[in-house]
Amino acid sequence: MIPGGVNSPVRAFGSVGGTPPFMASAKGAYVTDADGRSYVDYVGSWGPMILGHANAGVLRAVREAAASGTSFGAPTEREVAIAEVVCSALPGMQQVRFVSSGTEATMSALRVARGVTGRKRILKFEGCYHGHADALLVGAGSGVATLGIPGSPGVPEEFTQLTIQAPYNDLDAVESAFKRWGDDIACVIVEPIAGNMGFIEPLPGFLAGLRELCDRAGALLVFDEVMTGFRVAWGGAQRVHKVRPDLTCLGKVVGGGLPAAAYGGRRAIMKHVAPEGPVYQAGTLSGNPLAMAAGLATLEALAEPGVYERLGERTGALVEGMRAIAAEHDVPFTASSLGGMFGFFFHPGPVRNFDDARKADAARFRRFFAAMLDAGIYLAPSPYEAGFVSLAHRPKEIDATLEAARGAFRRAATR
Ligand code: KE4
Repeated sequence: MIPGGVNSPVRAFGSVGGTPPFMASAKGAYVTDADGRSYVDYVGSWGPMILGHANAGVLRAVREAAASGTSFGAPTEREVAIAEVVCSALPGMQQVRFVSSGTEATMSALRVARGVTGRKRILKFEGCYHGHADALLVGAGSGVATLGIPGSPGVPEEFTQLTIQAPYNDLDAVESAFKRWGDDIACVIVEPIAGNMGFIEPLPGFLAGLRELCDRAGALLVFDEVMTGFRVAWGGAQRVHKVRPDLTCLGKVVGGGLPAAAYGGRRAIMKHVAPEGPVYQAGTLSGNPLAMAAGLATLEALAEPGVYERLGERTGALVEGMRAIAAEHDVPFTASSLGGMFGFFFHPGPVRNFDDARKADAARFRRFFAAMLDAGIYLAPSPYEAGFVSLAHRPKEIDATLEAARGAFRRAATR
């Protein structure tokens, strides 16, 4: 009935083999499949479920909103309320527009950047994924700043010729791109912590360097915080790394598990967005009452003091434990985390960009993934995805995961 049996490709277990379990329910740190089997969940619906599944406060908020109707296609007070929370949390955001997916958020941010600057080119980084808008679906680069080649059939090369791609963490490559195309680069879009090639943090000075290069060339800096927003810290990676972008894209957590995402930034930029300005962007279900209710309830819970410290400790304990077990089994392994987000590679490290990430041992990852799934631990079914810990993951779940990892590392160690 559905291509590949899934509504999003990564769910089909293409990178790890086997047939994915169909999920039937979820509660707290656990998902339960259609056969009644439960797993400790580190996918968290690819990021949104930071409070844990079926959180009572979120369910109550959604039920109450639904009782008053599911969609009006008109402005509502709840959209203003969540906009105030988002803009108060993110240093770079004075105005925000809600949309229904991360893809819409980044696609719209690029259009605003091009509309505001009157420039055509954009620069992205290899291994960063910003959703499936044509201009952003470019194939793997070649280690230097190159013009994008279509990453998918159906994307005409004309649509990616204006997309420059550079290696992550490589300021020299970005500088050379600016030297060559600087006066026609509308923006640089970056995952300030890369979660789509595992978990790769910016090297010291990388993000500040992008800020400086953009300022010098009159280009906008766009942080794609669809994954990191409200996940690594209350104010996202931009607050952790103290670099202020011109535009920020959000998704996942901000919708609390319902379809909501957003883009926003300085008022001087956002005033160009229709209907206030001429840059067109629209959406039937943008600001949907149920999604706004779920998002608001989620952000209210995250605003509690000590939440990110607790999340960071929990995730840190998981990563520390996995490192120690890998070392016991003499398996080349590198892992890191920030807030409720983590990643690991079967690679001695350091892993600083997509080229490094690609050198990780994919066969070992597949064996490890299978052993963990057999043991009731549900990891992201791809070596190029980040993992997510929720506030519902207790020491009990972390201990169970590390217990499973002991067996899984043994299995991964054997060729
Ligand atoms: P969506 O259109 O899937 O809501 O968001 C696209 C997107 C944009 N930016 C970043 C940094 C993202 O991580 C994503 C989506 N992430 C993927 C997994 N890494 C979603 C999972 C999927 O594709 O099914």
